Amino acid sequence: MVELKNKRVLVVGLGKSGLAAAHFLKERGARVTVSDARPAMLIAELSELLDQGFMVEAGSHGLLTFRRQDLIVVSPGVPMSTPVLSQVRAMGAHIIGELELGAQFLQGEMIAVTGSNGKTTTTALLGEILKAAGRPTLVGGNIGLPVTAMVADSTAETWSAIEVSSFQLETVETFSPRVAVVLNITPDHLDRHGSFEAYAAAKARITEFQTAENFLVLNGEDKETQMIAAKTKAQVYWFSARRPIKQGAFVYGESIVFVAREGAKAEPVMPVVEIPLAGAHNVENVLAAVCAARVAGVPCEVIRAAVRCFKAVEHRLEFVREVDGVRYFNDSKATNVDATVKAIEAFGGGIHLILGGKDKDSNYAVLAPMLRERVKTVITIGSAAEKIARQLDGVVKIESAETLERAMAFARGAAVAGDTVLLAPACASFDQFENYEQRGRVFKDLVQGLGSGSRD
Ligand code: UMA
Repeated sequence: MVELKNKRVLVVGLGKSGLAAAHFLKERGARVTVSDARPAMLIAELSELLDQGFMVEAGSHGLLTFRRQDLIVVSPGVPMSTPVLSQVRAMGAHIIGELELGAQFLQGEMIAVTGSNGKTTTTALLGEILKAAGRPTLVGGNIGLPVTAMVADSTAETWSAIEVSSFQLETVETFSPRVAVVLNITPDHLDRHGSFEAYAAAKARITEFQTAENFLVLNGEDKETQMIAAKTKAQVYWFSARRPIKQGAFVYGESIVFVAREGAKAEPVMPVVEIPLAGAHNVENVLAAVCAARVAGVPCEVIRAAVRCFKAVEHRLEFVREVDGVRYFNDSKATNVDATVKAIEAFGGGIHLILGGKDKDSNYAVLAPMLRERVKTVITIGSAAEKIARQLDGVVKIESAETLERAMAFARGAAVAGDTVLLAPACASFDQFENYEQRGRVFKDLVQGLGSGSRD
């Protein structure tokens, strides 16, 4: 565990993670400086931080500030390639991420979930399963609650379900969850990681420090996650929605079953029809959660009861409302192309798809076959609109709306009874919104404001 008392510690980035880390460090006796690239006038917490005795650097990250530290704690949104971090790293600075810091102090057991898509749903579901099993449970990480903010509530009996992103995994040095889950690895965040290989390598770090006492749950149908099996010391379990596997959870006939070890009898868990979530990808998320919960010792009947009661996470294929026979779905969390593919797959056809936002070096052309088959119109918003229109030219009718408000007005006019209006934008939200949650809320407000029968 890293020594904090009287140490000079710098926290980089003052979002949720940075603020939580700064307070956590101060409570443990560190001399904390915080540095944020935003100008002082945009940091709402500035005067409060100064009053509380933090040293604050705003507007830029200065080499002098970074050189003076015993430890540097970075927020997930701050890339390690940031020039000042590269410089001090080359000088031997000790740099860790907020996840690594929190996990070193978190008591009890951790189940960590990563993947390009489905990690929020799977983490939330695991939280519900652990609670149903009567275990003191915490849920956090990339899902919204920084791990340093979870520490105070943890005890030796706590089980924490933690969503971890590639950004957070980039800066781990001991992180070793009791159970690690990798749901899938498909292109995302290429603008940050530089290449798909670098992104996949960051995801694989979830198991880098696991030991033979730990468990690693992998997707038997996803090539990239399969490669991680060769790199781990942990006991590997698999899940598959398509075929029986030797050790793990899979769909057999109409049911989900679990096999505890090769040659053991399959334990029935639950019928697939009892899963209360739309989309084939959610069967995979449930399989992963079943597998992780079983290796963590939760009985099958408890898992079944918790899955049956589970409600879709906000902004993940969330049904908003039906107006004049048109159903509106909010999948604002579909921030990459693969997530959008999965969202489209959940519907037969008649889709009016709202696409766009901030591009992440994505390839939208891969959507073409699916758009031809199921989508009536693509309505574009945000700064990626032009690239999307170029890559999908001639595939499907494309309407340029620029804003979500105009996209909704267009969708309202175009959709007929039986159609679906789907916000699954395949892009980040930061060009027009604070985050994907705000984008989803704006969409839902617009849907709630639609009057029945009036097509304006
Ligand atoms: N900043 C700098 N210098 C930089 C870059 C950013 O100072 O070079 C500052 C910004 O000015 C801002 C702060 O850093 O003040 C933002 O930090 P952050 O981007 O790490 O955001 P947090 O609010 O700390 O939220 C982070 C996660 N955000 C990202 O990874 C981008 C949240 O995940 C997470 O819920 C939260 O920590 C708690 O753990 C969000 C996310 O978009 C949901 N995650 C990505 C995803 O899911 O695809 C990975």
